[in-house]
Formats: sequence, C-alpha cells, structure tokens
Amino acid sequence: MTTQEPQQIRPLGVAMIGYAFMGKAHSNAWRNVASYFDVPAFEQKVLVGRDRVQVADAAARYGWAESATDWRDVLDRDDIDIVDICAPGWMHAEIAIAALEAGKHVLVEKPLANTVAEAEAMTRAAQAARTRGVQSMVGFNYRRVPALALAKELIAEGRLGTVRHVRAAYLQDWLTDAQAPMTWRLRKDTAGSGALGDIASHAIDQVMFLLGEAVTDVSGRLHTFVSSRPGADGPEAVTVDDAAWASLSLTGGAIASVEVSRVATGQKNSLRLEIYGDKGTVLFDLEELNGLGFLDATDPVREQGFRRILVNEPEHPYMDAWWPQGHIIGWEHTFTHQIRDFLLAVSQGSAPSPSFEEGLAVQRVLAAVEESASAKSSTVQLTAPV
Ligand code: SOE
Repeated sequence: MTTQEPQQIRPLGVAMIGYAFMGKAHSNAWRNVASYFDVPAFEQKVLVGRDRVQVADAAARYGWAESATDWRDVLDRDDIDIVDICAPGWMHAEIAIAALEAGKHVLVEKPLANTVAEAEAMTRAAQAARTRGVQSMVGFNYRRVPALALAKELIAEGRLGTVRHVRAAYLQDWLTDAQAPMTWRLRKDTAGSGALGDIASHAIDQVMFLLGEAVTDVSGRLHTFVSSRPGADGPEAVTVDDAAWASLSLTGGAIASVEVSRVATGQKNSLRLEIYGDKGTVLFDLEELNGLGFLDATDPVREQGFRRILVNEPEHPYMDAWWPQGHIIGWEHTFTHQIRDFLLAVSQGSAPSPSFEEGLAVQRVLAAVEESASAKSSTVQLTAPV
C-alpha cells in the first residue's frame, strides 16, 4: 500500500515588468509586506526590463532574484504565478492579456490602459481568467491610504448623510518649466493622455470608490499650456493635456468637480478630496495623508467644527500592522497595503478590488472627458467680454 505524500505548496512566484518610478514603488512594497502583514509565502523571482544592464542593477537593488529582458519568456515559466505590470500604459493591454491567458494572476498599474478598447479587451480577458481562478487587479493605490479607507467607512455608515457634492483636485507642478524634457508621459501614443490619465484617473477612481457609485454623465475640458518641449532630436510636439477639468454626475444624485494639473506651480503631489453630505463633511489632502478632516453636522451647533482625526490608531484600516499609535506612515505604505490585499485575495481565491471592471469604468469617464472637451457644442462662446 502506498501512502499519499502531502502536497508540497511552494511559495507564489512573482515577476515584475518595469523598474522605473512605479517599479521601484511596487518593489519596495513586495520587499517589506511580509515583515508587517500576514500574507501567503511568495518569492520575488524576476524583474523584467529592456536594458539588460540597468534591469540587472535594479533587480539586485530591489530584491529580485534574477532579471530578464523579454516579458514573454517569463510568462512561459511554471514557477511564476503572479505578474505585476509597472511598464508604461501602452504596454499594459498586451502584457496583461497574455499573462492572464497564461494563467498568471495580474496586478497592473493605473490607469488600466491607454484606451477604452484596450481596457475592454483586458476586462474580457480578466473575466475569462476569473472563471479559472486567476485574479486581476488595477493599482489605484490611494484606495489603501488609511485615511481614505476610513472616509469610505464613514460614508458607507451614513455619517455624511446624503452626499450632495464632491470636490476632487490632483495638482502637481513637475511640468511647470517649459524646458522640462519630453518623456513617454507627454506622448499620446505612449501615455494615452496627460494629466487626465495620469492623475485624474486617481481622482475619478476616488470619487466612485468613496461614494460607491457610478458616473452617469460628464462635461470636460482639457488644455495644453506648453505645446512643444525639448526632445532628443530637437523640439517635439506635446500631444497630451497639461491640465483637465470635469464635472461628473453620480448615480446617487451627487455632482463632483474634478480638477487636475501637472503645471500647478508650487503644488507637488496634492490630491485633495472634499465630500459634502447633508449630515457631515470629510476633507483629505494627500500631502497630510495621516489626517482626515471630519465635521459631524448632527453635533449640537454650538460644538460643531472640523475635527482632524489622526488616522494612526490600531482601530484604523491597515494601521495595527505598523507602529505604536501616533507614529505616522507615508506614501510608500499605500503600495504595501495594495500588495497585502492582492496577495490575500489570490490566496483566498477571491476577486480583489479595484477589478479590471472598475479600471474600465474609470477609463470610460476619462474618454468621456476627452469627448466632451473636443465637442465644440459643449463650449458656449461669449462674443463680448462680460
Ligand atoms: C506621476 O504624475 C505620478 O507618479 C502618477 O503616475 C502616480 O500614479 C501618482 O501617484 C503620483 O504621480
């Protein structure tokens, strides 16, 4: 009689594609997540990039066992279970669809894709993969800011009552200087859009996440203030927006304004959210991410006023894993929380959020902003100065 050997469960093998800014942020999270959270065992197997020397150097510094230059080779490997895509947006669809078809769980940086068509194809691939137990998620990391997770809880508990309007702004200034050089983020064919896809995607995702609602209509405006920038071979046309504005209607009746810019001089990385309900308000600023402003309009009027909740207690989302109360966390921790949630979903066989469907919903709003911005009929011309 033969006895059945217990099945050896090996650690999940992780591959990451891309090692620039986002690859560095995700790598840091992969590197430290198991030190703070109970997550299934995994190994940082391979980092993929096009430049053999640079990717080898990044792999050594960021804790990856090996490096490779062709992502297709990595998808063929049986020891890879998870693919984390941090490559530029124009590569997301091809890599994510191939990875899902190869049976790999996929985490992809935001925005999901450069176009709605790509996002739809990715979502179809994710839905098919999900029926085979293969999970997928899009990296809107700000959902994992403890203060914003708390804001969502307060809104879901009805502490704000009926939400009437939302102000969402994401302002940066790294393109203020007209001599700032061209990058892939300034070309439509590689980035899809400018401030719109890069940072309005975060703001729009937050509006839908916090309210738990969908967008029903959109009015938008885009503008490029610096239309040409120094390229490798001389001046090159900028083919994306520097700033975008939109107003959105939500299914629950609320109206949201969204304002984003990468030429907002002096603003470094300011994602601000203000949610106004008939029973209360919450205020958030990413540059002060450990705090949440809250006004409870059901308090006696003579005691009312904004309180600042320091979101540093073990009772707050994610915080019991970190430091004793009152010891703050930073931007990079949101990526650690993201990896933690993704790993738990993969190991439990449950679908993580934000799903590709949620990424597609953001993509449709981005496309609607562009459509509205290009439709002359949405702009009323004033013939004489008012
Ligand atoms: C660049 O503008 C950028 O790094 C975005 O791509 C990120 O998603 C955002 O978190 C910070 O700004």
